[in-house]
Amino acid sequence: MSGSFPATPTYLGFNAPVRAEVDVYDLEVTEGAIPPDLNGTFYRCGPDPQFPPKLGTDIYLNGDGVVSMFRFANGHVDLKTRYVRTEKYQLERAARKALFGAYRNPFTDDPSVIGKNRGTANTSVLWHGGKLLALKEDSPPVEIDPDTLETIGTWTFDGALTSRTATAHPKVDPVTGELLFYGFAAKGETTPDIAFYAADASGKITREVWFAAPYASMVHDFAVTEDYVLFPIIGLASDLERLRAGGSHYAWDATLPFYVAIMPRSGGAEDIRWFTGSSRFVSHILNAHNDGTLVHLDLPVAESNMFPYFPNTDGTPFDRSRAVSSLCRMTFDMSSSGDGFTQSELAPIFCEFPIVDPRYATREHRYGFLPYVDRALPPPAGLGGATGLNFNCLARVDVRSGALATHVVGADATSQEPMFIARDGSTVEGDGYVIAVINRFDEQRSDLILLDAQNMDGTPIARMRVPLRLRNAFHGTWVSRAQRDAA
Ligand code: V55
Ligand code: FE
Repeated sequence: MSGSFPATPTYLGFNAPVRAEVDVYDLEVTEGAIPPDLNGTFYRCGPDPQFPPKLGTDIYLNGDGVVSMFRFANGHVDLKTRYVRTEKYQLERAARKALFGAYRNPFTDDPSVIGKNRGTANTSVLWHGGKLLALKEDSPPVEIDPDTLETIGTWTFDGALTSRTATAHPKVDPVTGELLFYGFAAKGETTPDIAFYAADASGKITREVWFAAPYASMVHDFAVTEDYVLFPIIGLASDLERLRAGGSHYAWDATLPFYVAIMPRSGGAEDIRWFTGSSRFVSHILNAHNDGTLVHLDLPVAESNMFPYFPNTDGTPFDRSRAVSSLCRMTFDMSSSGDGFTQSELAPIFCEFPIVDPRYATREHRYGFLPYVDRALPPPAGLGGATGLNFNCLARVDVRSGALATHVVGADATSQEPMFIARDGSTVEGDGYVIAVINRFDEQRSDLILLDAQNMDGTPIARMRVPLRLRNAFHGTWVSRAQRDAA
């Protein structure tokens, strides 16, 4: 390789590119024991740049996608990681250097790759309709072999995907098995168009609704309830002129109002209600549900942009003190005629990456499972995570009372996004396990921990030693053996 990775936090210490594909057979269990009935696979996806950035520097979000899997059976777990063979990955591998430039800025690419797929498949993994898909919100899904992690190719739902993009945060309705998802910037970079899709349990697209947001911005996640779909619109706006000038795809414009579009699940664009309020930042959604025409949306909310690497349009520097979230509930009344809504705090914790027991997704939930930052604890000596947040705690939060059951992940450690695993045979919300990759700065390697979801502050059920460093991933999924066999 000619050149090397720049000495910036994105590429140093725990964030140093791993660039390897590994198989570790039978991880060492250093604490507790793996329950013999735990049978399935924890898949996750995150960025790991194959080559140093073309422009000398880059943001964490633009690394090449690596899918990893922890496969559990008979009290043992094996690890496998593989790069997703995107078109970008293959073109750059052949050239032995980066050809694509800045995050979501095709104007910075090498002329030899104009018009090629810029997708990195680096954000999440979905299991639906018997397919495992690696997702990135700027491009169509990429199908992956669920056993070998070999890349099968771009998946456009048999050509039915008319949007140029597909979100990394699709939702599966646990009652109907339907997949609900959307693409934003659906007509091309910086377009305000959103295309919403529903697919049946087999993955066949059955419905498509196009509409336009009031302005073009990052629509990273959305929410689904039994009767509605919700699209939050935040002021992390995109701008074609800035892209042409080689600038950042997104910039935070605090003058732009916050909106939430709510559409009946069976409705069309003409049925959308737009609710609005003053500027605020939201990204990942815990869950949403509706009680008749009252729609409740639970999610971390911050005053200002939480991505340090996207600039403010007013020229002010990133201000962490205004980028501290807490877990909130927004409530929208679909029977009202106004465009306002209420917001209350569920728990005053600096959190992100919340997840719900997937059997309660789209329906009323009581618990959220999430990493949070306890700022009263000394910060880890090692380098912070991908989002710049040092999640030193993992918790179950009871949204009815705000009560927390917390596992402190270690003095010099942080947690990645957890995943919930339902106990086989149980239907009780929150009965199962919470699994997470832990960044061990003290040993410059990772652990995998398994917690009792109903006893998060107890001793971990099992701790598994990962004898190497896994970079911060974004999102994942659990596929039980039973779900896999049913496909
Ligand atoms: C996020 C992650 C992305 C992205 C946009 O919130 C937002 C996370 C890993 O890629 O492109
Ligand atoms: Fe995300």
